[in-house]
Amino acid sequence: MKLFYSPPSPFARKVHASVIELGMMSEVELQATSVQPGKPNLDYAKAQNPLGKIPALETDTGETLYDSTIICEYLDSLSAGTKILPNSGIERYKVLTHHALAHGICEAAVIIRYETFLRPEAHQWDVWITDQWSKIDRALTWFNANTDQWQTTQADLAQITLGCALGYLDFRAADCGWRENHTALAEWFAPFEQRESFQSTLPTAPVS
Ligand SMILES: N[C@@H](CCC(=O)N[C@@H](CS)C(=O)NCC(=O)O)C(=O)O
Repeated sequence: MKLFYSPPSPFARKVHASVIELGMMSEVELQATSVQPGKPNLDYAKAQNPLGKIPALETDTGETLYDSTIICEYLDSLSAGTKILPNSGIERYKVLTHHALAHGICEAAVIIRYETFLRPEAHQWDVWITDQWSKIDRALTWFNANTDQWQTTQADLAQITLGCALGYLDFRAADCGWRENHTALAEWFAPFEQRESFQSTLPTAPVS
């Protein structure tokens, strides 16, 4: 299988970390791919994902899967041993819902990045940026009140995605102060981010 990714992307990291947690790294080749709003990678869009977004996963039978959540569900379905999602029932949908909340933090943080880094300053919309930060803060507040229910021996997709969201905040907004405002979450993340799946997927600058 081939994973199309970009080193700073929290969505790509979510898949990469899931591959490692599932013990499937020997089956996945990494393909760094340049994507940036305003500079469409048309070769990639034509061959892999018409939306031009990463991550995408090319399977061994030649299909391309996206987006990150679908890829993670697929990889989990292939794994006979370790799982990152419960198989069925309300437990599965609880993990998927918590994952969706963490995924929403990634979405809001990426929107802020695009708005503040890519959009010309004269066209930036402060209200929109503030609204995205409010979403992030409310989601972090929820996790801060609920991380105590998580065991940390085996990471699930919600925990992996939350880790990617927090890692992305550290990477792009290191002075946002999330640890000071959400101390229980910071206590949960400190050992969690030491996992091999996180230490070997730290965000870095994109390929050009
Ligand atoms: N819902 C998608 C989001 C993927 C996404 O937005 N990726 C960003 C990189 S962090 C991207 O490809 N941006 C390029 C673009 O929007 O053209 C997923 O979960 O995979």
